[in-house]
Amino acid sequence: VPDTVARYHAHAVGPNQCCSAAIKAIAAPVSTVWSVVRRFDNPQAYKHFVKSCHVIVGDGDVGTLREIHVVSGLPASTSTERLEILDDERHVLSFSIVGGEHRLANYRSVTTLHASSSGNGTVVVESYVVDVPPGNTKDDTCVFVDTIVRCNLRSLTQIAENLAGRNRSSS
Ligand code: A8S
Repeated sequence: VPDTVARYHAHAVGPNQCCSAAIKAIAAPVSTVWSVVRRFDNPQAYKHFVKSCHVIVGDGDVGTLREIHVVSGLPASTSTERLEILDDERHVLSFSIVGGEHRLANYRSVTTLHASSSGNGTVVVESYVVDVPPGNTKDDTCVFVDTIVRCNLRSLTQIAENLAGRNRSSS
């Protein structure tokens, strides 16, 4: 297990919280995947549930606050999110949810990118911890959040592989 996985994905989990992780292999270089993931000001580039995003304060570095509006049909309308870690060397991004109209109190996630051992690919690890909302179980909560995270990783894969394909054919 790479150092960064042990170090960044070990969450302190309270009694009324749940925690899970998703992992996805992408056929694109780490630099390409990172160029999409690192843009805290532009989550809608790959998060399809995000309708719009504006930065409230900050320049894209740690401490930057963004407000996102989500598409209709979800038990949520807005989320205010703070960038906690942006490490361009280790390829680590973490944000926490600090406000908004939704049910995911105290959400915090960490995304790390790793060069795959087989060739020119990337392995993405995304973990999170969140409070279990009143009236829900840990399992419900994990199923709900895992679904969103997996959707995001699937569209990240499409976009990064597309970008990588274009780069290959232009060089
Ligand atoms: C992310 C991860 C999550 C986003 C959740 C889990 C959210 O944006 C959506 C629906 C909700 O009910 C909560 O990386 C919230 O964005 C799509 C508005 C926070």
